[in-house]
Amino acid sequence: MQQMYRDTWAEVNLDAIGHNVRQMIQQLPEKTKMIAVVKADGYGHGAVEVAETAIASGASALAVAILEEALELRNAGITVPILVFGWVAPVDTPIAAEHDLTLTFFQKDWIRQVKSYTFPRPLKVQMAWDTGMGRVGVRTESELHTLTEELMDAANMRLTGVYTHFATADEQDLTYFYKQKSRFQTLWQAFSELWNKPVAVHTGNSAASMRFPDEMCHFIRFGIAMYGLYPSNIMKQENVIHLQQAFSLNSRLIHVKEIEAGESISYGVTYTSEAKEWIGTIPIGYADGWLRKLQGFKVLVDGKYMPIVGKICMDQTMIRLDQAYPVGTIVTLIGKQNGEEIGMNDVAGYLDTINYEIPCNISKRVPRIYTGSDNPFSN
Ligand code: PMH
Repeated sequence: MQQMYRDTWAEVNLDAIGHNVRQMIQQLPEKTKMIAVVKADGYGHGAVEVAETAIASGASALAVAILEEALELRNAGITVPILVFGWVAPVDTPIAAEHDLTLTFFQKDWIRQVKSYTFPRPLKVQMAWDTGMGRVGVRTESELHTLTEELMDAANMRLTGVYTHFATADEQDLTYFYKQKSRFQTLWQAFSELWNKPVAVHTGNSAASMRFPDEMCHFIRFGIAMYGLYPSNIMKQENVIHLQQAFSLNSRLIHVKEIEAGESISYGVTYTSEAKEWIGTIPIGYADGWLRKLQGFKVLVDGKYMPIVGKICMDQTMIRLDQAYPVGTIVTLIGKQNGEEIGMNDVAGYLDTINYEIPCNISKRVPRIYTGSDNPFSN
């Protein structure tokens, strides 16, 4: 690990990741395997560490969004199948083939261009079907015919799977989810009339996998729940699997002072004390992903909630303390202290966003420290 000179760090509990993966696998039928989704640096938790832990806990494959992320995993010595969800330029396919990565395609032109390359071994590819997400993928039966036919004489590629992605699997109302399922069935029918070699089929994200574990075909693509976060509040209430949040965020007081009544704090003087107050400063700010909109939110000191006062600066944040605390006192921004907790959902709720966004936004400047006996890096 890099030398840490500033006392602000995220702790990632790999035992929690292992627990969440095992909990999910227990719900799945034997034939259904897990693809651990570690894109965006493992949703901000650290892709390599999460991937190693997920594999050690039973995941069979990995998925990422971009080629760079897949190469990072291969360079770390990870050998399981890795699926890239995003579009990779045909010119970059040789590097994918060289590293035995699996690419996603959904355009006839893409296949035509990639056909002209010579790879040391066939490039593994999977076809994305857009059944209603509206992002990427084949939408109609005629498009599906065209692409499948184009692929048939591509000796340098091997189709290993077809997949789709649900837009509303985490919602209370599942009408649209069922519509997507039915579109998938229609496409599958058309596809299976043309293609007689075996392919893997996968459709489920965390939400679909937790709700319908028996309908998940060959793989689930397990993302947010692996990190111990529920895909939505309604799913948290359903609580079909008890998840453990892996990520916490901590800092330490670097300055503590008492101010008189009527004194102001930070840019724009948006906060003025009403009485004598103790004010603490912590070395974390919006450049760390601790966003300015978090003004007025809370942190934990000594197991008690303390408010964030004044504008959050680029590198520092001020909090109002209930008494004097020594410099060096731990401040928890996300996580638990003495039985009290600031959950990822609390931060997301305050910011009017989803929990996914929070760890992804904690910047690279904040070192990730790995804990837990599941930690493959601990010995
Ligand atoms: N499969 C695909 C294709 C995805 O894009 C994602 C997450 C997952 C599986 C995992 O979903 P989960 O984290 O809900 O389990 N993708 C995104 C996204 O693009 N924005 O938020 C989550």
